[in-house]
Amino acid sequence: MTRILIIGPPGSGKGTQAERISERLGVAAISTGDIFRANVKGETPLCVETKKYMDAGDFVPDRATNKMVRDRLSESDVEDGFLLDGYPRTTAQVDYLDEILADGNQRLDVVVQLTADDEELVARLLGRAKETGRSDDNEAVIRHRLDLYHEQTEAVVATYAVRGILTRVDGIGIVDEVTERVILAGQSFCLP
Ligand code: B4P
Repeated sequence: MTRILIIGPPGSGKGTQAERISERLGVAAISTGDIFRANVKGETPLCVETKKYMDAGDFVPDRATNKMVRDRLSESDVEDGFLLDGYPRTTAQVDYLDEILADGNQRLDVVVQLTADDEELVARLLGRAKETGRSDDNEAVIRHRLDLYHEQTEAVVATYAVRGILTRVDGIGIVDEVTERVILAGQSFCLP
């Protein structure tokens, strides 16, 4: 049974590594960004509102995000573990996740922080923009997302460091190498 979080600035490889690591560990990967992108295709006021936040590079408000995560974590495929990618990003989300886990008598095994410097991240995301045309991958919005990471999500990282379940992994290098680093780092926290 494995419960793992992957945290990192935009472009650090969270989504890329989440897919590989979850496959290796045999647990479901849950990306709040992917769920939002799938959900905002509709025309309802909620979809339009959520898309506005994402296109601006702002966080979707905690209330909507938290409810979505609670619903997803109540599904049967995560009973034996999960990998959360991109959640929590605010200290209020940390508190909420603590509540969800406490309600299920569960705890996190490890939190992996992927690191890379801001200029590398901007270059990666501008590269992705050319391939996928994601609406939040333009330079001004990328820099705003990075600012939010530094202002709000670094406090989340610090919280897990104090709890002694944080491991930092260098996200620079070829994707396979980063995957091996994450697996190795996780093993010192009893991951298989
Ligand atoms: P996300 O989908 O999480 O977007 P992201 O932070 O850019 O991460 P992503 O997973 O796409 O990118 P990755 O680091 O894998 O969130 C999007 C939006 O959703 C947020 O801005 C927000 O509005 C909303 N949202 C999501 N979660 C939320 C929450 N909890 N609370 C509130 N709002 C929330 O990087 C991928 C790129 O890097 C790819 O191009 C990849 O090819 C490249 N890459 C990866 N590894 C590499 C390597 N080793 N070398 C070179 N390139 C690499």
